[in-house]
This record gives sequence, C-alpha cells and structure tokens, in this order.
Amino acid sequence: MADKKGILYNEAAKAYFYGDCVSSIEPYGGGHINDTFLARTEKGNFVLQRVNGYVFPHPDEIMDNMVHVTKFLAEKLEKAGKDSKRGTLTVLKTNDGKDYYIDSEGNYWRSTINLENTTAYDFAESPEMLKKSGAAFGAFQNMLSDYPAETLHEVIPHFHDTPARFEQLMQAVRENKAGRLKNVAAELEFAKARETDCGLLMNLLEEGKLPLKVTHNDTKMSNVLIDNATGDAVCVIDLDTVMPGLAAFDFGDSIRAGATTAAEDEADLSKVHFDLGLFEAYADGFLSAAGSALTPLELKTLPDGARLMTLEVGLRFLADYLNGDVYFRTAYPEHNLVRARNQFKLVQEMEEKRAGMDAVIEKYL
Ligand code: GN1
Ligand code: MG
Repeated sequence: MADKKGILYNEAAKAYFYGDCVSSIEPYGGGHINDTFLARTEKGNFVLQRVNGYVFPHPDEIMDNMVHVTKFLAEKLEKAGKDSKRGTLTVLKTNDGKDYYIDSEGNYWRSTINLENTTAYDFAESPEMLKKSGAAFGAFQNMLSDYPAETLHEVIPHFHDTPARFEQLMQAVRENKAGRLKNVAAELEFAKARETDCGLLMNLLEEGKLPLKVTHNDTKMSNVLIDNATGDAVCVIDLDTVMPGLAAFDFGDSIRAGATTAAEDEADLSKVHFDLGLFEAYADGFLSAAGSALTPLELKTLPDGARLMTLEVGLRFLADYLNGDVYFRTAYPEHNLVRARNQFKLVQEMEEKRAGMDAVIEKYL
C-alpha cells in the first residue's frame, strides 16, 4: 500500500521488519528533501526514509558514505567508553542483509534506529541549546578529522561552491523556465552585487591556504538530536551531505540557520534579524569542541562562512523559484522566493554586524 503521494512505505517496512509486527508508520521530521517516517514495531521504533532520487542521483553512494561514516564514529565512541547507539546513527540491515532497500518503483530506502526521548528542534529554544548544537557539530568535525576523506563519494559535487551556485542562478535566469523572472528584479540585483564575494572561501581553498576537512555540510539545529531529559546534544543526524569541505561551511550553515530571530521561511522581514548574541553562543560551543584543530585563517574566515552559506542558500532558493520549485519542497507558489528574501535579509545584517562577529572570533585567535 502507498500513501496519498504514492510513497511505498509499507513495502519498504516489509523489507526491514518482516515478522516484527509493525503497529504504525507515520510521517516524521521536517526535512525539505527526503521523505521520512517513524515505524513503531515490536522490536522498537525505527526511522524509515525514502531518499530523494532527484537530489541524490546516486543513492547507493550516499548509503555507502553513511554506512562507513557511522561505523567509524561508532568505533570512536565505543573506544571513548560512550554509547555508540546514541552517539551516532545506526544503519539497519534489510531482512536479506542489505544496507538499503530498493522499492518496486526504484526508490531507495534506508532505516536507522530511532533515538528515543530526543527531539529535533527547528529552532534553538535558548542560546544554551544553540551552543550545545555547536559543540555537537564541532565534536563531529573533530571525530572525523582522521577519516580517510578520499574514500568518501562527493554525493553532490560543488555543494558549497558558492561561485558555482551563483552560476546556477544565472543559468536559471537565462532559462526562466517558470516564467517568474519578472518577479525577482530586486533579489537579482542583491545577488549580483555580491558576485565577487562568492569566491572568498573557494579561492583560499584553491590557493592551498585553507585545509579540506570532512564536514557535515547541513548543520542546522534540526540536524542535532537533543535529549529530552538532560537538554544535551546527543547525536548529529542527516549524514547525506557528509563530504570533504571547509570548517567555515559547517560553522557558517549553523549560523545561517541558528543565529536568526525567525524561521527560514518567515515572510515578514521585519521579524528577521541576525542575532550577534546567538552567534556568540554557537561560536562558543563549536570552538570549544573544534577550536584547537582550526588554523588562525580558518578561525578568521568563520564569519565569511556565515555570510556566504546564507547568501548561497538564498541563491539556491531563488534559482529553484525560477526553475519552478523542482528541488526544495514547497508549500505554496512563492515559498522559495520568500525563503530567498529571508536569507538575503540575514546576509545584509551580517554585513552590517561584521565587526561584531570578528570581535567574537578574535577571542579564540
Ligand atoms: C536542505 O534536507 P534538508 O531540509 O535538511 C538542503 C540544505 C539546505 C536546507 C535549507 C541536500 O536540507 O543544503 O541548507 O535544505 N539539503 C540538500 O533548509 O540540498
Ligand atoms: Mg539535509
């Protein structure tokens, strides 16, 4: 049986939980890309996820990355005397021993142990919570510092290559597939005024001045599970985009998503502000966990990471709006445009408050 969008979750559940009476399967979480369900079974609760084949044309490669990275993390956690079943995701095998299931329509599914008594917050409920997410992402980067990066598949090439994202926007403008170009004059002007800045980090990487690390690349608050009882960050999730990258990508994407006073798709821009106090809280958590591993230049470029990751996702939302909403899941026609405007508002405030960001990072230099 499939749900009303034709998602074959019952078929997938059978591939995993054959015989373990499944009492319910319900939609779970709030990602923009994959379709996620919670399956309650006699043997416990499991996350069941259908991988988006448009976004990830080689789902076998993301599964390969995920299986190896989680194993590596589990071994590290065990060695440190920690509970690996809670400190990292655990990929379940199908009934016939595979790491994923391909349904009768060719979609890839995976399943992981659900971490009970934890919550994924869209938004940090306090600076303390944001700081804890920073510590979790900092520790994640640190734990993977000796992971053999060359063995990872680059599942989305040029994922945080901001100049390439700028070029994708220009292509969307040229093609004007959805006939929406007339609605975005001001946003395009904003983007074009920052074209040169897009290359800030990538240029330093090419010049060999910034080291390539294994990074998470999608470090928003909702990708850290928080323990309901203690309020501690338990586990970093959503490992789809774990790839070689820059420290500033992970730091920056968290600031983009976390140091803001409103949701990513808040349409009332008077509510959308970049908050320096939240920036400081996150920096404190992230740098306490990863700081000693960062070079002075890596530290200095963290504010650029914040600004560029925010600009970049704004460019992506705008391009997707022009392309007719083919990438990000949308709830209404202007959704991607609203998101782009929201992100550009943050970029503008980050530019205004740059000296404040530098002063925070200065303390760690
Ligand atoms: C997507 O899948 P989700 O919702 O965690 C996107 C991120 C964006 C984010 C914006 C693979 O993340 O890059 O920052 O939306 N992931 C992918 O909310 O493109
Ligand atoms: Mg994601």
